Amino acid sequence: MSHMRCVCLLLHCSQEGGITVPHQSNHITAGLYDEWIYYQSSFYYMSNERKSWTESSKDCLKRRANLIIINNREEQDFVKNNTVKREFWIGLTDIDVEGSWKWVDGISYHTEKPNGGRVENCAVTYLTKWPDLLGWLDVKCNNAYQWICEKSIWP
Ligand SMILES: [Ca+2]
Ligand SMILES: [Ca+2]
Repeated sequence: MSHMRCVCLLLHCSQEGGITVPHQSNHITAGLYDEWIYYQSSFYYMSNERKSWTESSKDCLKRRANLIIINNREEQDFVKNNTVKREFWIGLTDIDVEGSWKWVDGISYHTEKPNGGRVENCAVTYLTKWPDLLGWLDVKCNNAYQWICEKSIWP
């Protein structure tokens, strides 16, 4: 079963949901497109496997990407629509300094909400055990979840 989906605003998509490689970003090899979704200047990869946050982060680096950095409301809506009621790691952690949440690019994210203390230092999109909690949640980094990688089309 293919989980390919295609959300295209700027680029042309084929009928089958595959992504037509645009000339502008032909520096990315076409093979990567199999499981990548394009949306607003980024490609996103959603894993089927489950791994720890650190292993997920490494997997993204291997794909020459990073764990997703959610920059705005549109991107958050995109994530929400594509991860309906499933847990996915995002690139947000306070693993270095407790309470100091940072995206994987080093940009700080200010929040009062997470309350997991030193035990819970990595963020997921959703938790099936608390389906009523909205927004990102801090959980143990060693838990195994699916993850989302993001690769910008800009160098
Ligand atoms: Ca982003
Ligand atoms: Ca923490």
